[in-house]
Amino acid sequence: MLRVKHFQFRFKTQSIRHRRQQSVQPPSRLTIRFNESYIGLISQIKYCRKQTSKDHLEQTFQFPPTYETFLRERLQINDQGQLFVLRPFDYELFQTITFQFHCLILEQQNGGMNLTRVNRTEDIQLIIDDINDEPPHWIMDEPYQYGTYFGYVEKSARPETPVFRFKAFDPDTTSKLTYEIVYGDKNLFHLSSDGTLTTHSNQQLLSPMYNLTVRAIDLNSQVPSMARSTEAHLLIRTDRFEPKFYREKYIFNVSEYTQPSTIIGIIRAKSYSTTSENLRYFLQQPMTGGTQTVLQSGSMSGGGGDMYEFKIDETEGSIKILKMLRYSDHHNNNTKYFTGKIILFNERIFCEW
Ligand SMILES: [Ca+2]
Ligand SMILES: [Ca+2]
Repeated sequence: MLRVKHFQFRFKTQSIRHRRQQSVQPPSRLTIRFNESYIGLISQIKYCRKQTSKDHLEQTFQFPPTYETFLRERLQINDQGQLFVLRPFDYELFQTITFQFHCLILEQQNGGMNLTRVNRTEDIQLIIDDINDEPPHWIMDEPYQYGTYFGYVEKSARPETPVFRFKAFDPDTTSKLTYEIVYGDKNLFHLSSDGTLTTHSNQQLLSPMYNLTVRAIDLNSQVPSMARSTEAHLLIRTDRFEPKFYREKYIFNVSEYTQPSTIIGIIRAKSYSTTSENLRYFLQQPMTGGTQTVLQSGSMSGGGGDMYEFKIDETEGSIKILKMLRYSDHHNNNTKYFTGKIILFNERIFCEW
């Protein structure tokens, strides 16, 4: 009994002293540093722990709204004041964050009165260290269709003629990238550590096409399964090569309030045998067949009414809307499909999208 009394006395003096401190000192700040993949105990907030069964403990976090869900899923404090990380953080998402922690401890007195033992607000700053845990990913701005990039080189190309430039990005601060040919003829093609693919030897390129599979590798990766990028497939042609659209499919969302003459998007293609200035773009009637019943019947009865709603700039590939669209016209299927055509001016090669 005597011991309990002693404790109560001590708590009381602490509490009074603490209140006095709060009135003169700025809010304290606790800084905790750990790496993004860490899971476990990161700190013990000693003043905020339950000491007897009579303690009533309230621990409140006030997180910045943007990361509230993220932080709630990851941080947990127990009644001993131990602060845990439950799931890995992400250095690539944020490197530091500050939030408020409020601790209230009420101690029930024998007479039924509550004594405030702790009532304290603190800023907690987390500093996240980077772990090299992200895989490299491809960032080539090149035509990409059906999982394949395209390259072109003449059959008679001299050694060390550039064919393609592979380019990957790795968000980790310590990343160090290199590139390797996973599949393909290494006697004919050479891939340098910066991703430049060139012809290799004096051996002539006899085949009309070559396939190459390449991967980017982060030499400093700390997570073995994350060291490599996905495979990039490259189709190299040595004969005439039609122009290619940069994407398999272009999707533009157009509101029904969009004013006529607004540009709703740009289509881009690349020429492999001449400069892209020789490319011309045209819209085509939607392809019939398949599941696009609405369009099919529309084009049968209306005779290509869609063509008058959009116009493509022949040289730039920009698409303008010519009249306001009415959602109700297409309410069963308010998506319009177009196939497109690029023409390589001198050679008249066609390409569809
Ligand atoms: Ca990282
Ligand atoms: Ca990495």
